[in-house]
Amino acid sequence: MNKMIKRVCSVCLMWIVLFGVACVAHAQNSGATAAAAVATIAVKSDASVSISGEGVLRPLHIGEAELKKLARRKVTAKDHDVPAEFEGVLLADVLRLAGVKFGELRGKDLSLYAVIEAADNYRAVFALAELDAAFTDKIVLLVDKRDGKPLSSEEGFYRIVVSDEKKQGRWVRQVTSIRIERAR
Ligand SMILES: Nc1nc2c(c(=O)[nH]1)N[C@H]1C(S)=C(S)[C@@H](COP(=O)(O)O)O[C@H]1N2
Ligand SMILES: [Mo]
Repeated sequence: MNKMIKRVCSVCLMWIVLFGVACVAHAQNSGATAAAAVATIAVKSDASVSISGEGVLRPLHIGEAELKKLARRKVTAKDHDVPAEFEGVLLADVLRLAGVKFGELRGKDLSLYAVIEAADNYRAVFALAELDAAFTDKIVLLVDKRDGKPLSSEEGFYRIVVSDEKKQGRWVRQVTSIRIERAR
């Protein structure tokens, strides 16, 4: 009889331990899921590009609402030899919205450049003259759509696309901010 009770008890104990382990595993799992959900929300709620620096009369956080004020542009450009249709706004128009002056760049202004900063700390620069239609026909866009669809999460909410360049090094993904600086 004693033996019987011992055996029942040990089986019970085994189930209690198993249940405990399962509970801990589940708690850790849902914790990880919750953390992932928070991270996703944190990235999604930050769909804006901040504009600051020299000659920026109105430092701005450019989001969907501001971008709607600007003319939409489409370009077909080759992304690693594969043509795609990108849609967005001219980078110059975005900067103009923040008070950067174009069209009369001369003299000292030709030492101004825009640093495009990305979430992964990648950076690329464009001289303001490279963005100015008075200087060049080069089209530099801040795009939010590829082939009619929002960009992938790897590309981010906003990406730079330069239609006529042979390499995509300046097609900065996950743009977070644009700073205007002066070469000295
Ligand atoms: N944020 C960010 N943008 C980036 C890069 C990067 O490392 N980080 N690499 C650049 C380079 S060197 C190239 S060739 C293209 C590659 O774009 P893809 O990964 O969409 O093919 O993105 C450019 N934009
Ligand atoms: Mo590259």
